[in-house]
Amino acid sequence: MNAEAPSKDEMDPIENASRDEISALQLERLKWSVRHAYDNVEHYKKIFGEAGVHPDDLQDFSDLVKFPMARKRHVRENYPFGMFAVPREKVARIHASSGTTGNPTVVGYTKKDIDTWADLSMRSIRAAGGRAGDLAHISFGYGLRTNAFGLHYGAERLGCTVVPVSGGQTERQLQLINDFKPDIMMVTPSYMLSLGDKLKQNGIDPRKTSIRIGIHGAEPWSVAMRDEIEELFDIDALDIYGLSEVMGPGVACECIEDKDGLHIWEDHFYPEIIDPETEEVLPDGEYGELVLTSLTKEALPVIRFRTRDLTRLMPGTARTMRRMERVGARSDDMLIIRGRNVFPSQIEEVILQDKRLSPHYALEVTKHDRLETLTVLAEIRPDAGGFGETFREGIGKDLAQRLKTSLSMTVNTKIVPVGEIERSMGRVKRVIDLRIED
Ligand code: DLL
Repeated sequence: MNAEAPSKDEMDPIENASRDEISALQLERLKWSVRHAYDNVEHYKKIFGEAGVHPDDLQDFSDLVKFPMARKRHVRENYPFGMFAVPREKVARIHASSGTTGNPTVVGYTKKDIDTWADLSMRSIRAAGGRAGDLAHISFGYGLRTNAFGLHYGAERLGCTVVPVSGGQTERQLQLINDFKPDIMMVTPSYMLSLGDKLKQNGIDPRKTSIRIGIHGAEPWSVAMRDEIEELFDIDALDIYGLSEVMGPGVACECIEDKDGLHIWEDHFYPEIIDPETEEVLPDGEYGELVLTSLTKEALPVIRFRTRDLTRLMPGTARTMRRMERVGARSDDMLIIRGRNVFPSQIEEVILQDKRLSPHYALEVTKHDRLETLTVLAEIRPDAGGFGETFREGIGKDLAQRLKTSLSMTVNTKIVPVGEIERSMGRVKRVIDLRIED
């Protein structure tokens, strides 16, 4: 471990409050949030009415199941400001998704919401081992999307020196890593790998840079990928989670003490896990889809928001707030190949068991004569001990065998030379779906 854990005195007292105290606060805030949404957002008034429920029906946590769930499409359908619970004039900031299909998803924050976001980002960075005086290089994107902003304010609030680099322009990123000597890198895990590769290409050993801590998120990454990044840079790499509709980065974060699951900041969010098919609420420990209710948000309250992210809830460790397991996949990332469900992260784990293979890979799905085929394209490492076609074919056969055992299905593999898989510049796109209906 490179980074130090904060002392109990440095934490917010609520991070280690008793479960009773946390629950009491949550219930009080839950009642407020449900009423706030009902009183001020037409959409919630309508769907609560259709479901025959009223905020007065919420007396305990068990009553929450009576309330209908909110979805991303509801935010879209009420474009641009229809889900806001405060007049537009009270909204201090607006962010939006890129909206490649249909309307963008617009989210808003009052001044108080931004303050909460900064507080929770600060808490996350501190939990990850960051401290006052650290230099934080932020390569998440600045712009309409929420990625960099909360973390920026959180790092400033913690007392860090913030360098708002944003994504892309890899050469410049390298120069700033070299010259400014960051302690903390905040960037997607896939772009962190690309930066590591580029440093090596430029003759710089990533293990010799000043970086101590990587705070990564915005896309699924496996434990094997975490180990890969930690080894490549000789750092602690921690997972941070969030989504725009619920706030942005900093809804939950791993802590440096155990790096095993992300503490959900339960004083501001109430988590549930549901069966994505039946919407039935599952007990802690069982896998399902994460559903989040905001407890304090003013501008855009979300009540039982379906995240599509698959995880499970676990008890607290170095903090009393419950943890969620790292999100291995979104339910809509699932590939269905010949009727079988496959998640890219399962394949990632298998690829990275072979030290001759790099963490750069892509998944290609094709369909010919009604037969669906998954081809795993993986890239050889420069130090794999060979590079010829026969050598690569041997590794490919081996990978296909291990994938067959792990996924219980036959997949094709193709091992490509170094540098052939397109590098991530932010959020990585792993699946190339070439299925043509025939
Ligand atoms: O990605 C916010 C964020 C920025 C989180 C920077 C962490 C770091 P959206 O663009 O709204 O917001 O995308 C949210 O990204 O529902 C997950 O599917 C995925 N996601 C976010 N963090 C993680 C993570 C930001 N740590 C969607 N692991 C979420 C896996 C993640 N998936």
